[in-house]
Amino acid sequence: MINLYTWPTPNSRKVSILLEEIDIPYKVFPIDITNDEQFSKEFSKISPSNKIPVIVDDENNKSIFETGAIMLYLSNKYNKFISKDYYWDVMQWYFFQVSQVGPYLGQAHQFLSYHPGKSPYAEEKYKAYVKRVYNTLDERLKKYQYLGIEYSIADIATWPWVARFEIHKTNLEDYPNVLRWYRLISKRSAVIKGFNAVGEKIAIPMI
Ligand SMILES: N[C@@H](CCC(=O)N[C@@H](CS)C(=O)NCC(=O)O)C(=O)O
Repeated sequence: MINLYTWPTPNSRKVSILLEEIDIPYKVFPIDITNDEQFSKEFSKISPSNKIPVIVDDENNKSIFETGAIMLYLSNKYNKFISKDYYWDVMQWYFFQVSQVGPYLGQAHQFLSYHPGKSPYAEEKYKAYVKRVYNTLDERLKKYQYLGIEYSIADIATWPWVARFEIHKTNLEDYPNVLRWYRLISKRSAVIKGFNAVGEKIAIPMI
């Protein structure tokens, strides 16, 4: 059994969607980050940087933090969603998510939606980064159905961030290939289930 310490955020949804896609049982432990539960002494033992999500694998008692590592752990353990034929395509787009899509869109949320007017410089900077990320995704998805050619952890990691398009002030219609890909993945039953693995159930944002 996999234990998932989580809260309804894009990073956490990456992991719950992957668990649903792999189709293994998992237990959810909510860590309310709006109430600073990530800073508890107990949780610090498995999350040295006090961030969610974290998994603990009952089979070997291993705990893993950082979604980049968690998703690689699960996809390697179950040998799913890493593609044999397109392994390096998957890895490049997976690491693009980990190093660019998540961090840039995450900062865009802070400056464009949660704290607007605090820093015109940061707003301009992250608006430009959002466009750059979307242009990059759109070009890739013009050529291929999925980021890693086959459906993989690259798509599963990226999709929950794109699902926050309203918060990073993006009109998906400006990126028709991303929109096609977003709608396609939104229909998957594992995605629908994994999206609401914890917290109040909400509808997947659609356009
Ligand atoms: N690089 C980390 C980022 C995790 C992260 O940013 N988690 C956020 C929620 S999406 C969090 O725990 N925020 C609470 C905090 O930073 O105190 C990962 O990919 O796991």
